[in-house]
Amino acid sequence: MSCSTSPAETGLPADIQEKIHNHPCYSEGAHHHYARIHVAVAPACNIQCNYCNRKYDCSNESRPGVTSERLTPEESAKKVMFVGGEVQRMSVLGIAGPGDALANPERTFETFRLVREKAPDLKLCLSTNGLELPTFVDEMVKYDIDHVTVTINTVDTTGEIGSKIYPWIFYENKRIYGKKASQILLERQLEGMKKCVDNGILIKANSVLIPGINDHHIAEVSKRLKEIGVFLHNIMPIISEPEHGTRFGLDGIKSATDQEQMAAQEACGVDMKLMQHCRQCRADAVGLIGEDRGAEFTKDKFAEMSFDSLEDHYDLSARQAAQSKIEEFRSVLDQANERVRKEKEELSSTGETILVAVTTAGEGMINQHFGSVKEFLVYEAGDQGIRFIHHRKVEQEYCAGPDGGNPLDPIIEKLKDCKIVLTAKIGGCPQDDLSAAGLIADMSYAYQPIEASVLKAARKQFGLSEELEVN
Ligand code: CLF
Ligand code: SF4
Repeated sequence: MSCSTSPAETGLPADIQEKIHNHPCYSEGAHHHYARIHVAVAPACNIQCNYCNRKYDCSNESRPGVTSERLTPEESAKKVMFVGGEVQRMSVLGIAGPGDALANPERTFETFRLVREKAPDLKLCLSTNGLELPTFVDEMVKYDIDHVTVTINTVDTTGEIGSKIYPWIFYENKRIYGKKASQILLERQLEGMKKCVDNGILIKANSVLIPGINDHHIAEVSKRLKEIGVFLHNIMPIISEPEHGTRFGLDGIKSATDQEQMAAQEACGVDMKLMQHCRQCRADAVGLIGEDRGAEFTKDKFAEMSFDSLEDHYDLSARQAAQSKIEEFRSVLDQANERVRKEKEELSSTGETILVAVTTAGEGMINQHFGSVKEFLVYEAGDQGIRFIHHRKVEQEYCAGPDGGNPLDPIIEKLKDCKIVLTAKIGGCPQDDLSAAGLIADMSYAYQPIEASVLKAARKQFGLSEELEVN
């Protein structure tokens, strides 16, 4: 299969590769090429997390402080069909809030039912805190929902850690507080995940990394998830500001830094497969992961259209043809990047590695100008291979910087531990300023495949020939 997959993905059984190959969250290779749509159909929630302000979207999958346009199940299905016709690379429908998908079972499953019937090529995906997961696994099987995300922040059975994260849960018509609440939540999460695994549903677990609360405990969470058979673990740095109005924000708990996230990934990644390309999407996100085209697809565009005309607009066979082309392109890209991706211990023959930042607008290519970048992909590279680490967002792109102050300073601060920035184009002034800060901006790989270029640039930096010798 041509999947631009990581080494860990290529060794998977064929049925699992089939499930993940065009899912942008479950396959790192797929996220350069395939898009997802979220519909904000599930407003209620059945627990309280201290990093969440319920005026906004569920922080278990979203950046805090964003609010989505809520839809009915029928409007949601119409939106999916409309967007599916416009964005043929859209391969997944996810329900991720704005509350909890399974605290709103009628709305969630009615949406899935309609979409399964009218857009049969889409993968169906949902995200939940897990409290009601055991109740609905059979329903998920019925609608062929085979990707489920469960947010699990602790596996501490005493409830001690959990009670600092969850003040209460609402379960069996009662509000339950304190350690008991966390213990019930954990039991339900573990039971639900096991049931999913037994039914062939691929589980991704999200853990919100909260320094001072569960950072020392994340490796234990990862270990337990692996024992249960969870497919992928996503460690999401908490984003916490007083203005978000969350308990943690008001209590002065700070956002986790890129370096804290990297340290947690290092501690967990020994055995467990980690997701490192998550962008903490909105509950109504549309497009490639990292881009958000939600604002283009407002209700007025599709709500009055009939399902018949939407079926024509969706055009299943045109979508299939477009996705075949994507697979052809991925196959060419795979050949270019062949032998480049490695596990951490195989990156370098000397032990020396560097971090390389990349600007991309998608397609797995270095195809974005430095001035318009709002996030950088960061790779670790040695002389033998490369691996993806994570993305880093900047508040403002260089070209939209404020008059007066230097908009480059926050970007330099973000990239301070990187050595090279690979970009499609950069002006002389920012290039000089980056250089003064010890960062080499290199345009020589513009419009080339990212991964092969990262290795070439790193080898050049190590004073070696760009091409890796074939053994
Ligand atoms: Fe959406 Fe989540 Fe499904 Fe993906 S998002 S419900 S698994 S289709 Fe993906 Fe977005 Fe990260 Fe979620 S990048 S927040 S992991
Ligand atoms: Fe907020 Fe999501 Fe937690 Fe519910 S599960 S309180 S919506 S973060």
